[in-house]
Amino acid sequence: MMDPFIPRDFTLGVATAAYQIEGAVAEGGRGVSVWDTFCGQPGRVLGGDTGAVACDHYHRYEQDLDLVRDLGADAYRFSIAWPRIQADGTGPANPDGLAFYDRLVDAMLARGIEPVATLFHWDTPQALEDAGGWLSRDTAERFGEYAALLGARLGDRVGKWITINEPHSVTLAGYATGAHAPGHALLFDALPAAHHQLLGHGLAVRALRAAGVAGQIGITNVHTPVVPASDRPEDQLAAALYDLIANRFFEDPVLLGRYPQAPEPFTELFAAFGAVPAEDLAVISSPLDFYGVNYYYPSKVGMADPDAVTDHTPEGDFARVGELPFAFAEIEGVPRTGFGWPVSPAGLADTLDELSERYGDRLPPVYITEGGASFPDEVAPDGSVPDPQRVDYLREHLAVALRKRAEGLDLRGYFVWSLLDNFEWAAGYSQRFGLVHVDYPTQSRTPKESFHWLAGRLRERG
Ligand code: GBH
Repeated sequence: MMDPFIPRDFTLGVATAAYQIEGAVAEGGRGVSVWDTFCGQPGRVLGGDTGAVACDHYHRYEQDLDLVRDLGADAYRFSIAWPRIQADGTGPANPDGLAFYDRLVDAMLARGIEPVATLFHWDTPQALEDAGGWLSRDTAERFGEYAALLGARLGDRVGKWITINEPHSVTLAGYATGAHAPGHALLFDALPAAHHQLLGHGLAVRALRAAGVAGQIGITNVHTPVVPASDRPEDQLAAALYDLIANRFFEDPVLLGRYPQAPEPFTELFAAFGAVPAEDLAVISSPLDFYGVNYYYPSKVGMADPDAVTDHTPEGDFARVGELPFAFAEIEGVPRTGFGWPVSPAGLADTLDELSERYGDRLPPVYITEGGASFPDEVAPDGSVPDPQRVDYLREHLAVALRKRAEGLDLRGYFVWSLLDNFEWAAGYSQRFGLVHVDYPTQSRTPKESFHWLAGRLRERG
């Protein structure tokens, strides 16, 4: 397959998140987040790994931004650690926390890189979690206030604002299954965490607009196209329910201003969402300048046999899925990543088609705010890091993105997850997603072959 030509007006960026790279968890007046707590509990994170040091990016950000510049990327998507700005999630801003992100943004601008700031990438202040976390409506209000602090300080320089990264993952993994912080296994009782994050998103949009920020404002949802495991009606039903939970529950309120209707016999589980006040829905569907899509893999879903639950997911850490009515089937005949996730550029095409079909002219311009893959990359004796599978992944997914754009979707960019190998949540440091290899004991960075390949694509734009 030929290398895709990336047009000049298509934003090619790289993405990271605060807890996954920064380290320095006790510096600069930073408070404790749910991920610090979670990592301290035995058995939560593979190998007992934590983000306490991670890539030490808090101290090495100048060097890391040099890498973004050397790559030739247009934009750098980073996230702001809420507990650096408000240690307990309330009250006035911590000056040291604001100063760090101020320096970070200026360091991007000095290198000609557009700053794309995510306000929340999962690191809720522990004090807010102790008061109910995202199960509490107050957290949404606090999030709006936090957004206002950032809008006031960085609003003149940030190019794009992303309110919340993947409210789906926080709801499902954080509150329903417990695979992620804060580690609750509430199953369907986790759904209020979704509503409060969406409300927090809308309040943040309004706070940023009120602050008069110069940049564009959006949200990032993770999308997985769902295919039924078979034609059996029960598998079709399970697939429809999973599509609702994984996709539409987080898309419809933002883009259409209403929650989706669940298929029978699951309507009852979602009944409360049919009765959400209109004012909440108006806040949640506040107009956006762009819509962010994270795409990793499609899902093949059937109805779990209650007597023989296999507990299989692409991620493999969804151990308590047995209590949910899903069984995940293998997608056959495609390569797999280090996580075992299927590599499916066709799934990206399906996701983008589905977005156009479902939301039509309600859909703002789209950015793919994450895409990427983990592989067990190693530094070779000659100092190179061969990662041909990641080159293939990026070539194929970029080709799909550019094809959908040529076919008429207003798709404006693609952000590679990730700039650096980093702390991969419950999988600790076992999964390497970077364009740049990180040797954690020495913190030395080595650009992988995929980095050099992408740099070549960006150079040929002229
Ligand atoms: C992204 O999640 C994250 O934004 C990023 O921080 C992360 O490093 C990257 O992917 C790689 O994992 O309990 O069913 O919700 C996107 C992929 C989708 C994987 C949701 C975990 C949770 C399983 N995630 N999934 S579920």
